[in-house]
Amino acid sequence: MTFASISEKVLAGGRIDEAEALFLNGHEDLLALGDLAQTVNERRNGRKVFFNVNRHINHTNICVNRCRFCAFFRTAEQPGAYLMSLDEIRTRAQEAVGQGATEIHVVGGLHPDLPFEFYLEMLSTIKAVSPDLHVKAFTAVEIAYLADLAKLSIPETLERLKQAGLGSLPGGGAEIFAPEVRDQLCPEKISGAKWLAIMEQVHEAGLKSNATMLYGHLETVADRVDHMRQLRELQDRTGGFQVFIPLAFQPEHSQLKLAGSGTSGVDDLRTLSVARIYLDNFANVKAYWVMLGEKIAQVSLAFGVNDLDGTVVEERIGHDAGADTPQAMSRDAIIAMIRKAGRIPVERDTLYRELRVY
Ligand code: V47
Repeated sequence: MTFASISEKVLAGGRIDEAEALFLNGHEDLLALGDLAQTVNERRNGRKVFFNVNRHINHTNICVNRCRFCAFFRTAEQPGAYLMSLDEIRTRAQEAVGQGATEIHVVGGLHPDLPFEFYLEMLSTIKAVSPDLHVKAFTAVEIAYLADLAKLSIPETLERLKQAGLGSLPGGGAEIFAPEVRDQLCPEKISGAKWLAIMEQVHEAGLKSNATMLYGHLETVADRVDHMRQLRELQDRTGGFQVFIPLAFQPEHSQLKLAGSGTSGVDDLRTLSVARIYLDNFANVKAYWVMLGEKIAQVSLAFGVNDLDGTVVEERIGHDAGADTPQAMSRDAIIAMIRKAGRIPVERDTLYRELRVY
């Protein structure tokens, strides 16, 4: 196996296998790898780069899970624990509409005491602000928790949430599927197999979702490839994933702050490039600037990435773990960032429909 043989296969439209993805991960010539990823991307997406105008709402940080990578969660008694009221959530949604947002991204802790109705009301409260707002809410982990809470099946739970205004699902909670690593990272969280099974039901219910991978902690490169393999297989069956988002681990203030943990810029670019080449059935690869930093996110636009999340406005999960990026980016700043990378900025909605080419 050589880089040239893999490159030839990819350029002929072939699908690489896990051994080839591992080889690419170890390939020293980062620029050649990035060039291949960019060619694959440009064949699919041209020189357009998507972004969206959105606002994150993390309604609570109180969580019954104790994930070791997470610096966001609190127990109800701990200082800094919070739960937003529906009024606070409404105000944030109103501000977002005032700033031209098309999407509200809602994720939070697994709160021990809230009734299922709270989640339904949260969705309907946001939709009441503007019926055009797309509510992308609840990871597969939260869906499993809500189904238990409501004593409903997953499809019934999704149906109730859809009726209340759920538009699609974000990709969080995937972490790393490999059980030996997942058991160390987040022993209380649903398994990788369950995450995938819920996403399959999400797609069967006619909802789109995103997919993430948390990297730069205890996992090996083989674990990353194995994670992407399982996503690619599910995507072959359902086609329901819109985008793949690798999440660079932020080590500060988490129990997992190990010597040498966290990612390097080269690792970030390599991970995004390999994802673009291996995940041939994903239309979009997103750079999440909150975790990557704005400069690596911008450079990644030459390494196969075609999507940037978003204006964000108020992010807690990465920033509690030491991310030193700003809380928000303006629409103009994102447009400038894409233009200065020599690409064409395209504002999209949550379902990847083009709203405006800049
Ligand atoms: O599931 C938690 C991750 C995720 C840390 O779907 C951490 O469009 C890095 O999934 N360092 C939530 N990551 C965020 C998320 C997301 C973000 C942006 C867009 C979308 C989308 C999804 O954040 C969690 C977990 O994997 N996370 N702690 C940390 N210390």
